[in-house]
Amino acid sequence: MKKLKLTTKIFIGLILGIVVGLFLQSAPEIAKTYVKPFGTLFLNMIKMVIVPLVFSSLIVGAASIGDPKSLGRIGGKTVVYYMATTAVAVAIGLVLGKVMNPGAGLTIPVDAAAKAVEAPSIVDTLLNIIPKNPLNGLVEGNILQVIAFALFLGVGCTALPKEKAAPFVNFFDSVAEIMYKITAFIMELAPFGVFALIVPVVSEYGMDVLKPLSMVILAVYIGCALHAVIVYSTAVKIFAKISPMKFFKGIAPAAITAFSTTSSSGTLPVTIRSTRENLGVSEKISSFVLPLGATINMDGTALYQGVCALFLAQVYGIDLTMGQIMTIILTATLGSIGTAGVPGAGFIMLTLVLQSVGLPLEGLVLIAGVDRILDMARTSVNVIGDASCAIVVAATEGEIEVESKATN
Ligand code: DAS
Repeated sequence: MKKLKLTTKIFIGLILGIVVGLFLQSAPEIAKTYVKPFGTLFLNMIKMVIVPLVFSSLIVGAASIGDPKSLGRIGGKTVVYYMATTAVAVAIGLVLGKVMNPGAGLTIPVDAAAKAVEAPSIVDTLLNIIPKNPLNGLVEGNILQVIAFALFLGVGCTALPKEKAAPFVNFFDSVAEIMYKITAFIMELAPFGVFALIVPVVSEYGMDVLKPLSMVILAVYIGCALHAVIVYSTAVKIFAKISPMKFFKGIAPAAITAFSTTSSSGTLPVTIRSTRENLGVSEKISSFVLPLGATINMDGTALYQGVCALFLAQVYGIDLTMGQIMTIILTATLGSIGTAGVPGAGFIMLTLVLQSVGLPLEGLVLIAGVDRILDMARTSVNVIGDASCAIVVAATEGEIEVESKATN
C-alpha cells in the first residue's frame, strides 16, 4: 500500500481513538488505566526534545541574523519588521481566542498541580526572562530563560570573528539537526500517541470534545485572514506605496504553494521568484530578507499559538493572568526565531508556549488531529509575511526594480 502520509496516519489514529473512546464510554477506567499511559509516554517524549531543540535552533537562528552592527540598516529594518508583525499576530490570535471562545462548552478538569502554577505578574514575567543562572533555567525548563540565553549566545557569536564562532555555531547546528531528526521520529509515533491520548478523553467526555475544534479552525483561519488583510495591506500601502491587491496577486503563487506544502522553506524558491518577478524586489533584498524570514519569521504560527493557548485555557478552566498573556506573546514571538519552516514545526513549538504558562500538554491531542488543516493557513501567512517585509524593505531602500509592475 502506498506509504500513507504522516498526517493521514495521525488522522486515522484520531478517528480510531474516537471510535474506541466511544466504545469505552461505559468503562472510562479501562481507557485511563490501559491506554492513557501510552499517550503520556508520547507527550513525555515531546517534552524531552523541547529544551534542546529550542536552545540549539535559537542559537543558530540568532547567529544567522548576523552581527547587530554589521546587520546595518537593511538587517535592522528586517528584524524589527519581523518581530513587530509576529507580536501583532499572536495578539490577534489571543483576541480572537478570547472573542470566539472556542473552548466553550467543553470543560476538562485539570489536576490541581497544573492549576496551582504560580501565575507571575507582567513585571515578574519580564524580570524573570533574564536568567540569574542560565544553567538552572535550562535544567528547570524555564522556557523564556532558555530562549533569552540562547538569543544572547547567538548574537554573542556574531560579535566574534567568524572562524572563532564557527565551531560553537556548527556544534549547535548539529545539535539542532539531531533534535529535528529525533522530533521527526517522535512524530512518526504521533498516530499511536494521538490514539492513546484521545481514547481516555472521548471515553470520559464523549463527542462533545470535538465540536470546539471546528471553532479553533475557524478562529485560526479568520485570524490569518485578518492579519494578512489588515497588517500586510497597511504595511505595503504605507511603506511600499503599492496597492494591496497588486501585492496579494503578486505573492499568490507562493501563498498557494505554502498552503499546499505547509513548508515555508520548501516554498522559498517560489517566494523569491514571486517577489522578484511580480513585485520587483531586487535580488540583493530578496536573497537576504526571504531566507531569513523562512527561518525566523512565523506570523501565522504565532497567531495559531495564541488561539490554541486560549482554547486550551478555556477547556481546562484556567483564567490566564496578564503576566501569562505577556509570556505567551513573548514565547510565541521569540520562539518563532527557532521554529523551522517545515510541516508541523509550529505544533512542536506550541508545546513550548503551553509549557511557558503551565497549561497541561494533554490538550495537544485535541489540536494534533486537525493540525495539518491549521498548518496550511499559518504557513501561507508566514510566507506572505516574509514577502511583505521584502517589499517594504526594498521600497524604503530604493530597491524596487520594476516600478511599472509593482506600483498601481
Ligand atoms: N509549517 C511551518 C512553516 O513551514 C509553520 C508551522 O508549522 O507553524 O512555516
